[in-house]
Amino acid sequence: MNEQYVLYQYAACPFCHRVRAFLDRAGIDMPMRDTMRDMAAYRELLVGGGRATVPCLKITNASGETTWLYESNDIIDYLSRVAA
Ligand SMILES: N[C@@H](CCC(=O)N[C@@H](CS)C(=O)NCC(=O)O)C(=O)O
Repeated sequence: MNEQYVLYQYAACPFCHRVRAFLDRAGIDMPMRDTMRDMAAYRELLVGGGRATVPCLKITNASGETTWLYESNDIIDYLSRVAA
C-alpha cells in the first residue's frame, strides 16, 4: 500500500468495532485516533472531513493529498481492494 492511513474511531462505536475487527482479520496495522478521548483528534476529523461521524479513514496519497472516507462498509470495501 503506497498510501498512508489513519482511522478515526472510538471504542464504544459499533461501526468502528466492525472496521477494527476487519483490520485484525486482514492483518492490517494502522494508526488510530480516538475522537471520544482526544479532543485534538475530534477537531482534526471535524475540520478535515467536515463531519464528526466515526469511523472515518483518512487517506493520504503519495502526493500528500488527503481524502476522508466515511461509512464503515465503504472503509472495509476500500481497504479490501487496496490490500488485495
Ligand atoms: N452508517 C455509518 C454510521 C456511523 C455512526 O452512526 N457513527 C456514530 C457513532 S456509533 C457517530 O459517529 N455519531 C455521531 C455523529 O454522526 O456525529 C457507518 O456505518 O459508519
